[in-house]
Amino acid sequence: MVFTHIRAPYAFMGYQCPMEESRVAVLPVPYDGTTSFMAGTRYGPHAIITASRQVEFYDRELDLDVAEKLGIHTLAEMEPDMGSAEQTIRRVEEMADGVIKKGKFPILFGGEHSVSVGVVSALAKRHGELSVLQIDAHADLRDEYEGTRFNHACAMRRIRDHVKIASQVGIRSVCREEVDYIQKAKLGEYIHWGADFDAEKIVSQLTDAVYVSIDLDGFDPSDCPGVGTPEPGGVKWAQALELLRSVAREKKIVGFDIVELLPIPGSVQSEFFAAKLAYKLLGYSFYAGKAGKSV
Ligand SMILES: [Mn+2]
Repeated sequence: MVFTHIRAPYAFMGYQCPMEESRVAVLPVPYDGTTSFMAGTRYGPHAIITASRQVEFYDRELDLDVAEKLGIHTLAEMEPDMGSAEQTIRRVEEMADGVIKKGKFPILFGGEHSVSVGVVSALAKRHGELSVLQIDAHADLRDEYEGTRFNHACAMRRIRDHVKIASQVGIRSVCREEVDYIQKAKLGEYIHWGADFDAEKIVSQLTDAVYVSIDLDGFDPSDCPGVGTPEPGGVKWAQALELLRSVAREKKIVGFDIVELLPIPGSVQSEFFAAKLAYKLLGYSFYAGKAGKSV
């Protein structure tokens, strides 16, 4: 049968592989209940998925049609509990547990950063020595913020309840409490300030199984302006790819998330950036050995 005049489905990369045949599961979580400045990251997953329909299947660097090769299944958007970040995180954990049990590689699209905690706790149960690589402008190490320990400003602090090693890249906005905590917990060497970092050193800090958590505000706002708290400075596209490529070559990436996209009406720059980043990182996660030096 020839299909004409039909649109791509609401699925990452515009293609829905049946769950049984896919190696990758995409979890869209439209939650922004604790967002501190500009709300609207709940529209992030939809925007990334829509933009991803314009990303080419063929990755020139890998010389592969990554989506076709792996099979990607996008789940229906999770219904968050808008009254409770903790409950929302629990739902994310359940959803992640379900796909991990089936042997799928999880990709989470937020939503605000707190939702990452659910996937990390699900993966940490299966990988004793899981570590986390975070790209973010913020350390997210507050123990509590605006009355909850599950605020997005506490994301890495909660993630650290599940993993011993977390390497934090692009950080350029912290509060006094976080600086004191970094000192007290001896985390100094794991905080890579601003865009000035040594990829080799970061790779050497990580364990064999790595989860990558990307808050888009870690990037230079000229690369990705669609975030709730755009911080001047930050990581550049090519620099991030170089880091992610090295991590994927040396370690095993077992899942990742892209969070905190706040779509800007009339512009598709940031959602396309996020979609392409997700596709590049997916390709690296499975086929890093084939990666060249260029994009
Ligand atoms: Mn952030």
